[in-house]
Amino acid sequence: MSTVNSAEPGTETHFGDSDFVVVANRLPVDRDPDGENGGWRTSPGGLVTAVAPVMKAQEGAWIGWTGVPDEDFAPFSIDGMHLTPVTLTSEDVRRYYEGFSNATLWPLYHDVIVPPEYHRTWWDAYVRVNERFAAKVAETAAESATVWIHDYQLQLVPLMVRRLRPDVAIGFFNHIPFPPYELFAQLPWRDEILRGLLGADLVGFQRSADAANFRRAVRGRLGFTTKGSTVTVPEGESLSAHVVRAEAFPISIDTPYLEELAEDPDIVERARQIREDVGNPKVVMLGVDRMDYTKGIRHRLKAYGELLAEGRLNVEDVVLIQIATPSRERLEQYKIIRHDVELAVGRINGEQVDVGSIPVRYLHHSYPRDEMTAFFLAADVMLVTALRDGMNLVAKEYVACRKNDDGALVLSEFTGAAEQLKGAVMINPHDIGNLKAGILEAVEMDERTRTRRMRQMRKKVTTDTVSQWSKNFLAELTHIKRNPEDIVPDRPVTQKSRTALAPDAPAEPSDRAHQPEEAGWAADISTSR
Ligand code: ADQ
Repeated sequence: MSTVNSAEPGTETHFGDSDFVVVANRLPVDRDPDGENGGWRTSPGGLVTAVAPVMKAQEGAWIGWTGVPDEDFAPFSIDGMHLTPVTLTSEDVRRYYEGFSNATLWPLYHDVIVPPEYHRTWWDAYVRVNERFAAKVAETAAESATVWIHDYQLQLVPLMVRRLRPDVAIGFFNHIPFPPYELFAQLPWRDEILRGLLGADLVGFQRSADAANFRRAVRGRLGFTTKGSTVTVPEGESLSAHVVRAEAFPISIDTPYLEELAEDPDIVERARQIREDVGNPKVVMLGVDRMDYTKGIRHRLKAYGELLAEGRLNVEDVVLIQIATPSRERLEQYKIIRHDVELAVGRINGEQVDVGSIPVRYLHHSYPRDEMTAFFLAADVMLVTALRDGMNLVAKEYVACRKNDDGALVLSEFTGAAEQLKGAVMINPHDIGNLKAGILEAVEMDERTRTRRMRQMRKKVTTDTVSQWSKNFLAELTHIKRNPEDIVPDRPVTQKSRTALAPDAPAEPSDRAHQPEEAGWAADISTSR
């Protein structure tokens, strides 16, 4: 570790060794005391795929929690990645993770589908844990390193890192939606969250609407000027003035890998076997979700149950396989959703007179990627009915696996994926009549239409892969840090550079600078807690 003088006289900054630092709540590993890799097993996900090449090329480090509370672990390496654990106590898990992250922010950012809870002790824990992550970043990052912070659990880290290490380039990506101001304004700590995010040089969102919600909140609450996707943060709070870019970078999937799996003869055979196991019906429908109230599983089951009861779907012709991964099981709202889903499944299956008919096959498990691919291959119709979802990777994964351009996707318009998968049958899951019509349309769609629509969607996921996503994000972050003069608000963002960086982002209105009605509207907002 080298030591050099920092910008502030009389203080020293200690630099670490890593030129590229990923920061996420969880490390990409699970505890596996009996396993070979020193007690850890990698948990491959989209993010690992996206950043692994950069990690390997640049001596990268990943900072996050191991998933094991109350234990300190030294940094370790696995599969060529350097992992730096952050310790969380059981109380941190309860207050920062289950509390503030998943019972305050998660419901607030997902259209308050369930009521968010606001507790000052949870907020205090959130600040404390974010500080711990920021301190780890400060000691791990090499001089002028690139730091990429992920998701809603760590929204204060960008500002904390900027204060500790003004030399590094800071990117933040929000995987979940950013709520409309009218909802965000409920949060007692809304200004702190906005300031925390504005510590980054680049703040990425799934949809341009999320980025616009964020910039509107910044204008309204903090009174900072925005122009296009650029926010100007004035001097203050021990920070020098700087500009921040806030825009959409829709995440994607590892399409080449999924396509390879979809052609594997063993997996193709497994898909055939799955169809056989459910009785070789004419139509296999599939739902794959974390067991979460945002995913619209209840709405899906209601629509499906009504279609069967009305005889518009025939129980002999159709089976729905509903896979629901266990998730956040200690939280009350997650106990409720599981209970409701299981009740609905039982009711639909119980209403059948024929002992051989099981219209819903419900699987409350996690599966390896091979098996998930076999499910995607086995399904004629995929149901994605989220009430609100940042992106929804499952929709894209289904499309990537349909190498024969067959299969139909029913997709909620409230997912980020709906902006890209235009060939899907779009539905509003709150409108059960519309959802039922969408399911029937997908089931009855003629082959030519299916092929045309699937081909269009497959083209999209083939071009927009997760590695392209991370390249785009990191290229823009590097560009901003090296050429800040390029994003000064007076200089309009050229269409050419936007297209190169985020092909689907619709052009912003050219001037969104601090609109007068929003200033007035901000002045009306009480700042009391
Ligand atoms: P999630 O809310 O978890 O992600 P999603 O985007 O659908 O939702 O990703 C789920 C992932 O888990 C998919 O890769 C899926 O295949 C996998 N999975 C689901 N059930 C499984 C099971 N039973 N076994 C094995 N794997 C399973 C959050 C946001 C999303 C955003 C992503 C990425 O909520 O909106 O798209 O991050 O940014």
